[in-house]
Amino acid sequence: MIVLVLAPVVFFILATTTGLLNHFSVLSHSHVIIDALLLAFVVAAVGTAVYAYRRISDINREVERRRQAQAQAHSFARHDPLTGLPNRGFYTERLQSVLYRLPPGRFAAVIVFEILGLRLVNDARGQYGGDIALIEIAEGLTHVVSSDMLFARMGGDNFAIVIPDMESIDEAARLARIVAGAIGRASFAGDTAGSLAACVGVAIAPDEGLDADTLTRRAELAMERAMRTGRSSICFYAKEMDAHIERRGEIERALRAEISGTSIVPHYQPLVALDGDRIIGFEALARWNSPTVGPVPPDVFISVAEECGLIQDLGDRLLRQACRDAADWPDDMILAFNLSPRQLKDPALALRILSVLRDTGLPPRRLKIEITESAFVGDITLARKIIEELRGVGVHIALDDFGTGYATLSQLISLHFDKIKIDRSFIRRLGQDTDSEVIVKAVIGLARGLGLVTLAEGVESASQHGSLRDAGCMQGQGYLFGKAVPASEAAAMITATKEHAAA
Ligand code: G
Ligand code: G
Ligand code: MN
Repeated sequence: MIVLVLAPVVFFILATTTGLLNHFSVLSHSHVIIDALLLAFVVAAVGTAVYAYRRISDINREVERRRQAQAQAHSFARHDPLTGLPNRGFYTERLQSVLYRLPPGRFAAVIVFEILGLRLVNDARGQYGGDIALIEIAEGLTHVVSSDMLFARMGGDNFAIVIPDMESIDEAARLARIVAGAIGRASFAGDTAGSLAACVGVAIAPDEGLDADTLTRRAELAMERAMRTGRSSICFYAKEMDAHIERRGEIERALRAEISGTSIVPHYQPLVALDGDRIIGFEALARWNSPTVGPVPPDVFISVAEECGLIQDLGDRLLRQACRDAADWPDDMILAFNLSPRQLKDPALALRILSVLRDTGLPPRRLKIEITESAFVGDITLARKIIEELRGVGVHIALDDFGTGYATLSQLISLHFDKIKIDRSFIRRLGQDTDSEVIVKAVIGLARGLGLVTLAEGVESASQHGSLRDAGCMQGQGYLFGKAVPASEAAAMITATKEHAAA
């Protein structure tokens, strides 16, 4: 810069000086020298100016490049790369400023929704198909969301819409219905409409919260309720949902405190061979009577254990206890034990089960692992490997609650199950509707063809028992034969049946 300013100044001074010298025309010799000097200065000045100009534009370009990169990084950090929608962080920031500015007497709404059915799209078309579906859904919904609203992807298959300023709550209900309807009708990539659905939760400001996190959490609680209600349902937040969460929190704390104690124990429900109604073994069903929070049903504490990462520990302890109990039963009695889908995501699971078997001395052939159908959605590579490892040492695998999930026939065959447990919902309707009878008979026939053992769950009446036996079902379980009882009673049941058989 300095050179750039100085060069013309020096040039001007020199030009004036040489002009004066010229005027007096003293020495022609010095005239030549000064001309040469002048030329050198002009060249130097022009060179410096060009260099300086280049430097400055380089710097400017670099600054602009960095500014753009920064802006892009900023935008990436605030947007979901797949759909281009604002992400959860950006959503929270904008929602907070919406809530700050909410005029008195007006309402804002948070509408969150989860898209159901994407898993099946992923299964059928691969991850890429699922991504395309998400992009198309996001794109389609931008047409029902107006420009003053905020539409964000919260992660996975969860989205949120914020209505910043409404006169009445009805506006939120209307938009929620439009969203659920649009997703229910969505068809993409040639698929027929109706394979997807959305469950929607709504929370309203200012009544249900004036900070972004509270309002979002409450909308998500409402959404969880909607998911339990059924496909395409819409739920508004209600106070008792927080109470439900509080109860879950209490259960989690109690579970952490009591997991190593004696209040969680397996009980045992008899499994019966339908040909002569002999007890052939028992299914271990976990029971928890907590000294602090009272009795908690297994589906509740199992899912709490899954959510807070205690399921491996709980599963190991229950299995260890059950194997110890079963080791005392006669050698022909089997032990059925449930694994939750989450446990099948642990690559060390087979090893852990084997070490429990070794420690307790229960022969692997007496253990029957039950896995429910819902474990076989999504990526089942690991589940398949675990099943193969267990079968390799002689542990049998039963498919639990068959008929309630998405297991396909080809999966059943490829996963090499040993037994199918027909879900009790079919057994309950036996004798009431012909469909169930047809389904149950078909499943039994199919299983027999594949060389699998069949067991009917939830047998409660003699007539169900009769029709199952006639249909060729091999085993049964249910209140007709007995509920789950403590270990000592199970042992007493075995002794009683042995004595009965001997007599
Ligand atoms: O026992 P019911 O009695 O209410 O059992 C409810 C559910 O809890 C069933 O689906 C059963 O498979 C599951 N369950 C019971 N005990 C266990 C257990 O020890 N481990 C796992 N993973 N699930 C269990
Ligand atoms: O692991 P699974 O999901 O199959 O768990 C068995 C469940 O079925 C347990 O909750 C158990 O208490 C329940 N159950 C067992 N027998 C009967 C029955 O005869 N009728 C009904 N309604 N439930 C039963
Ligand atoms: Mn079971």
